[in-house]
Amino acid sequence: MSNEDRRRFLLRTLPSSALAAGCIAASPAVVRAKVGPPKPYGPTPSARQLRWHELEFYGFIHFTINTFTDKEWGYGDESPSLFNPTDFDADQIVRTAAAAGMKGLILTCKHHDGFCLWPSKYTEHSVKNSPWRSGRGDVVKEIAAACRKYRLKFGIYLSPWDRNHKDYGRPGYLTYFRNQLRELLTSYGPVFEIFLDGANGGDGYYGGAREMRKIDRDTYYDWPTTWNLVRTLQPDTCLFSDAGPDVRWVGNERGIAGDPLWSTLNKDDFAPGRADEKRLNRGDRPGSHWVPAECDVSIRPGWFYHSNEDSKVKSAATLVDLYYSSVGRGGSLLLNLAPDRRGQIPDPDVRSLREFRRLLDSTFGVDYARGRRVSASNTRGERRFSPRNVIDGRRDTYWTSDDQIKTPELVIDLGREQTFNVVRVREYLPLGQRVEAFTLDVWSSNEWQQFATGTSIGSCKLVRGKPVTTTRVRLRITQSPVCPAISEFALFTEAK
Ligand code: FUL
Ligand code: CA
Repeated sequence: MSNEDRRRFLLRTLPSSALAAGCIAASPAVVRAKVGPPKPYGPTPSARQLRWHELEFYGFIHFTINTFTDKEWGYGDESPSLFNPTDFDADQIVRTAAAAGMKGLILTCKHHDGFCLWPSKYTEHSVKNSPWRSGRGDVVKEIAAACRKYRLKFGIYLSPWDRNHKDYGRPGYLTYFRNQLRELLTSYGPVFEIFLDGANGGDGYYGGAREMRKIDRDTYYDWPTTWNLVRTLQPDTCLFSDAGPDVRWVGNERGIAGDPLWSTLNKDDFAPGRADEKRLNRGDRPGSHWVPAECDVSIRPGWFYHSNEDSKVKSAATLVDLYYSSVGRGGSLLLNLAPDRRGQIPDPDVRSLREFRRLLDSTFGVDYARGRRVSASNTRGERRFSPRNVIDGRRDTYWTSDDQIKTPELVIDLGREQTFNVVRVREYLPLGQRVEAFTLDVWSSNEWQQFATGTSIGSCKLVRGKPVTTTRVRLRITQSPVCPAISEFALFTEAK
């Protein structure tokens, strides 16, 4: 709509009080000041989900009795005396995570075998009966404290499946599980995420019964009651499971999100432990709720430490690829670290993480679009929706167009020749996930040439192509059900 059209439109629709107040004395500028933000499209993130989106990259710590029995899943009959790290060092673990750029750490406070890394008052199957620190140790407390020191958020993994507990599979176990959650949520400070694993029910020790216990994944846990408990104790905690409600599993343990990736999901089709992996991998569009994807993957083949995997630690280049296939598609990267029998992150893993961080920092350290000239084929009335908002380094400002303009374009004039091969685009999430397809072009030999095309954008889209040298870059939104709202556009050169 032209300014003149808009002015006529407003003249027709404004209440007469506005006329009386002189609002329509109407230079176009005055009329334009009346245009508010676009309406949100579809489900939008909650405040706690928006905070979670900012983290993007955080870690997992798998550490328990399995570390000492060389297993991935304990049966539940292991003696607590097996847990005996020779030189547990929470500072080394968290320092390593912080140096890798992780913004948080989720600790396996209790894995499927039921052994508790904190001295829970509801069971004897914990660190309090281990020789480590003469039974006075508390791994949860030390990791949480180190997270505070290094300014990482702290999260908990509490396995719903408990192969040690005698009541597992019966109603009594739910009381136990909730008591443990209450302990963890009231004694260790703020918890940014609770990871509720879908691996559920099967054979186990179960207090000596040594039998098979199957549960109904839809009904046994009565999740709404547990989720309400978490909301009451810590309203800012994000709940992760196959079904959300705040964050969903991405459908594989390889750290690879689908493309396109939608942060929306018909979450009521799923339950923790009952997942359609293909659908979780991409999300649903349209989808009933905002439930973004978390991509979990281990830096080693297993989740727990095994000395025979010391030579199989993922390389820095592989970790960078995983960053692009998770964070770069709008999900988060939850990278697992496995402390060894000392209780520290082993050297090969530390080396890989350090190099991974160096690569990311040198890639994303300089944004060639920052502060350059930007123009748009259409801009929604007010200055606050200016295309300059995409190069201001802020996620809370955005460029958007008039409602009826669904496929606008944006041109960044770099002012001189610049080589780049990575583009980062972000949508303004409070207005929902809007864009369905886009194209990037570069100015070359006096014409626009296509650099890449893509589908979803969401929280963060990283496009990685061959290096190109150009003076101008164009973003074309080619498919969107509503006008787009873009909060960032940035250009980088990938470090080697
Ligand atoms: C799975 C578990 O069975 C693995 O042991 C690990 O904890 C992984 C993160 O989730 O479902
Ligand atoms: Ca911005």
